Amino acid sequence: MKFTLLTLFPEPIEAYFASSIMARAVQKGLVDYRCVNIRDFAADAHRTCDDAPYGGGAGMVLKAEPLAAALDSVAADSRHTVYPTPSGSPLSTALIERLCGHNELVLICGRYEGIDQRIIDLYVDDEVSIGDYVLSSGELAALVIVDALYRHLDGVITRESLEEESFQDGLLEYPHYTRPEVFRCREVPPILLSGHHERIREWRMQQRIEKTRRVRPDLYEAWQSRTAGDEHKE
Ligand code: 6GU
Repeated sequence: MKFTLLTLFPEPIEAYFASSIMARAVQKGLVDYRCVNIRDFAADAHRTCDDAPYGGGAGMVLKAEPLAAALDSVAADSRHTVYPTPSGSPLSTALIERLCGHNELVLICGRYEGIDQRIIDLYVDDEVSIGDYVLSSGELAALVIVDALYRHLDGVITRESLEEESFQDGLLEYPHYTRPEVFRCREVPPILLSGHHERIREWRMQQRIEKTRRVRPDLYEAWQSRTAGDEHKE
């Protein structure tokens, strides 16, 4: 999968793609990426990319011309263009899986108050929000989306890791422990040392249900009604 990121600040993006599991995915050829600096497409001597909003109001708006020129410079055919914005559809497992179906994603990293609406109308396929709060850096939001996506690609992490995760079946994850057995007087739950795989599986499921009920009653309710529906079907 290829990610092309349009940005005014390539440094945090380059650092992210050069780190940890992502760096390995790039090295293995599972992920390809490119940063396009929007400022390189500004036409005037000052390389201006922002301007005051028509109609007045706070902040600055990313101008249409440099963004359009930057977008026109990236290959046209297979691209699917995503604009990360707090005004977008919420990122979810379903949306992640849909976006994973594209070979190439172009992500527009906004700054200031946002980008000129005509760019959204002319170029953007999906406006995506990562949550109900506002970030000043569109780069961070775009990287959150990239990170949530690429780990679903074959060969990045094990299928088992993906399947056991929070949200795959609507419940949060069970707690994890590793050595030592006792840390600051706190013991690892004895069941995990018992070797009874079936009982461990049941304990973990119980932990997931309890945690979800406590911290995400909304997810718990949805899971309960789905589970009740499944029983009804059988
Ligand atoms: Cl996608 N971008 C920015 N800048 N802030 C956000 C967001 C995105 N989603 C939530 N807040």
